[in-house]
Amino acid sequence: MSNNLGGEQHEITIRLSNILCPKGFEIYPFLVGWYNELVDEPFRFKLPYSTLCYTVVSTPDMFENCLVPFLCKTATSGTASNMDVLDKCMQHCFNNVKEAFPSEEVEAILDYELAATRRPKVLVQPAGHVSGAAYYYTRASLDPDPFPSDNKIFGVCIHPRYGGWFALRGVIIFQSIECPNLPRTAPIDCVPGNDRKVELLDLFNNHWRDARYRDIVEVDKKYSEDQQKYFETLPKDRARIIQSLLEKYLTIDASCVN
Ligand code: B12
Repeated sequence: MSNNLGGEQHEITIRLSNILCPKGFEIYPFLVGWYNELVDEPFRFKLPYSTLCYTVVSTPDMFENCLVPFLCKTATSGTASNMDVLDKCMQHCFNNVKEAFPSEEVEAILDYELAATRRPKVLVQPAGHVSGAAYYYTRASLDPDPFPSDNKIFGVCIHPRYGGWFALRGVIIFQSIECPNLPRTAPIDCVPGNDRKVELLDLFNNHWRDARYRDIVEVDKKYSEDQQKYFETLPKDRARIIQSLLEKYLTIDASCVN
């Protein structure tokens, strides 16, 4: 177990950024202990408090910078399978990260992975909150809370630059690296005032299909039209959209197959 004063963590952050940022991801470091303090026992990581982790967030650029090239590549190499292509693409990116650190014990957990108990292996919203990536708004953020007490109200993270136009893709854990001095960055509470927070939770829980919750703050960038169409379509009906993306990108940019 290495217990470092920040140099190693800094180097890891740079290497991770070099792999993931050009593909439209952002990374935010945090400690296992910060996460474990906020989630219930079954979700905790059985690792020391100061173990180094990163939250991985996809920005609106991920679609054109990562998924489309992946679609082009898998279409031409004929490796398409039944697994959802986005999940497959995310798995590919997280595997690239693991391969880039062959001498470290790296565990990469994607948002859709389930434990043997059928629970999610990681709760990415609390991870996003404690790493400072995106504030996690829940009923506990409200005072007063106008929702009936027996209603289940799901919480939602809001990114200060992309509002709800982003996703929390997973976490990367460096199991053998402890960083007790990692500086903690608080998430930005970008939805000010109780009324706006109530509106946000109402939009996310009762109107999420119309995506208005995503625009609760002014954003720098949203999903492109192609990307919105892609995500609005059920995975089983995406073949046609994938086909038209391939026609568009393989004809205008043959280099994306490399
Ligand atoms: C299961 C699941 C669902 C289920 C149930 C929802 C739920 N929240 O339980 C269903 C199918 C309904 C669902 C639907 C949707 N989902 Co969903 N879902 C998940 C998933 C896989 C797990 C969530 C979960 O089980 N939570 C379990 C409960 C117990 O956790 P919890 O309420 O947060 O409470 C724990 C901790 O947070 C802590 N805690 C409690 N309060 C607080 C407060 C703070 C500040 C902190 C730090 C901690 C904390 O204590 C609790 C116990 O451990 C996550 C991805 C993931 N792996 O996390 C995506 C996720 C939450 N879904 C997401 C989305 C976008 C959606 C949909 C809009 C559909 C979509 N994919 O487009 C809809 C919208 C919800 C709705 N209106 O129905 C996004 C949310 C993004 C964001 N900006 O926050 C996530 C994070 C996926 C992602 N990759 O980005 N979802």
